[in-house]
Amino acid sequence: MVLALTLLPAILLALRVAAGPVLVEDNIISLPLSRRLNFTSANVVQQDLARLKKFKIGKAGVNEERAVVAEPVDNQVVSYIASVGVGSPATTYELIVDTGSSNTWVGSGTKYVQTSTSTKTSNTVSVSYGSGSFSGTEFIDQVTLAPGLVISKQSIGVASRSSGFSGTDGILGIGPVDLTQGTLTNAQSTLIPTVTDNLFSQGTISANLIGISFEPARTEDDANGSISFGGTDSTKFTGSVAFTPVTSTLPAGDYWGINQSITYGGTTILASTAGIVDTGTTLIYIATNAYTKYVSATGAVLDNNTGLLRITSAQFAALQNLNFVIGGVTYSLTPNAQIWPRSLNTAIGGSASSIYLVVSDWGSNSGEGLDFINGYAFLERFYSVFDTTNKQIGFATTPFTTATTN
Ligand SMILES: *[C@@H]1O[C@H](CO)[C@@H](O)[C@H](O)[C@H]1NC(C)=O
Ligand SMILES: *[C@@H]1O[C@H](CO)[C@@H](O)[C@H](O)[C@H]1NC(C)=O
Ligand SMILES: *[C@@H]1O[C@H](CO)[C@@H](O)[C@H](O)[C@H]1NC(C)=O
Ligand SMILES: CC(=O)N[C@H]1CO[C@H](CO)[C@@H](O)[C@@H]1O
Repeated sequence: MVLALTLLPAILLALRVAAGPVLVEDNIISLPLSRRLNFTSANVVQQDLARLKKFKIGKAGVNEERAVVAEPVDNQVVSYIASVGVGSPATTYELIVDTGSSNTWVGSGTKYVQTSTSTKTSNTVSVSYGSGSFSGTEFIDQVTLAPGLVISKQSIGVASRSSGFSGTDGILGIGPVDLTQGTLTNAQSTLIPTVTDNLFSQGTISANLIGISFEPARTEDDANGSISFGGTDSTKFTGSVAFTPVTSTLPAGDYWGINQSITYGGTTILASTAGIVDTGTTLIYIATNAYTKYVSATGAVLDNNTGLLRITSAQFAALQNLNFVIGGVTYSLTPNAQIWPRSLNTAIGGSASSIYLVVSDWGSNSGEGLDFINGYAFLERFYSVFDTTNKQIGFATTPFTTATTN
């Protein structure tokens, strides 16, 4: 069914798309991710910024404000949900897949059910995400991501209190393990291995990496996302994956951070600097000095109703590629890839006939150690790979890189 405007209730559209079958290819197991759209709060930029403001704190934030490690993807306009089993027999939880935090926990919606595989630890756990938080008890339990992708002893949080996670059961945290530091009340210095770390250390997968595929929104029925553990899913990208090291610049390097420069047409608008790749951010945010150049090059104006940049049809016709140069490789967002899907204009408070851009203002000039976020608007055009063992991030083109779906 086409996601037609007329189907969107004025106030809320919350879509939960049933997960399809698990794909096994070359011993790489891919899980489908369900896309959830929530337009309750019309301003997509404000929803993103609530998450982004905490990123700049980085891991250093642990020292000042215990366990403030990242913003989760709660209540974002676009979020991706994986169905994860815990216990034996397993209870299924719908977890937000978050590359920007690393604790996995359940219990905000569906309550935790203890089974023969559950062991309660003496540790309490607490993570504050800014707009949301949870606290509870750390358990060791069996976690089933898919048949053949079972972790026998995974340390997970079980929430006794949580806020900001309505409609979901918790988080599958797949950021770097260091982000778990300081989250256990009785063991401040202890790191909690992520699900990917444990799959690797228990020999279930042969490489400590994940590959993520998103597609531009087309129809309501699309699962339109998938995550593979232990390898890349070659059915989801074209050509080969090019890798770049995780940046040494902090705080970006505490997350899945990279060095990147940006050009618009032939003009450099952002000199090489550090920022992050994040599945939980809807748009693309760039440092104010770069944003200002992009605005004047495109002729865009800030639209008060949506918080997005808006261009005319003539400006759209003249739009040039926005190029992200990462590790010597150029990833180009075509004009169509730079605009918000027009079928979803009214859902975010815009007008059906307007053209809005997906690039927004990060809010400060470059040079702060975290100067851009390549969010979902970028990741729906490029396959992404997060390689823990080699501390590198990879990208590849997909059949949708130059699609004109927007
Ligand atoms: C959508 O987001 C709003 C906050 O922006 C939240 O209050 C609401 O519960 C969310 N709805 C669902 C179904 O998650
Ligand atoms: C990233 O940029 C910083 C600052 O220019 C530089 O020190 C570093 O070597 C670059 N590369 C990596 C992988 O961090
Ligand atoms: C948009 O908001 C700004 C600041 O609130 C205001 O100055 C401007 O007049 C508004 N523009 C329109 C077209 O409403
Ligand atoms: C990445 C991904 O899973 N894409 C899916 C989007 O939905 C269509 C239709 O269900 C599938 O064919 C794609 O594989």
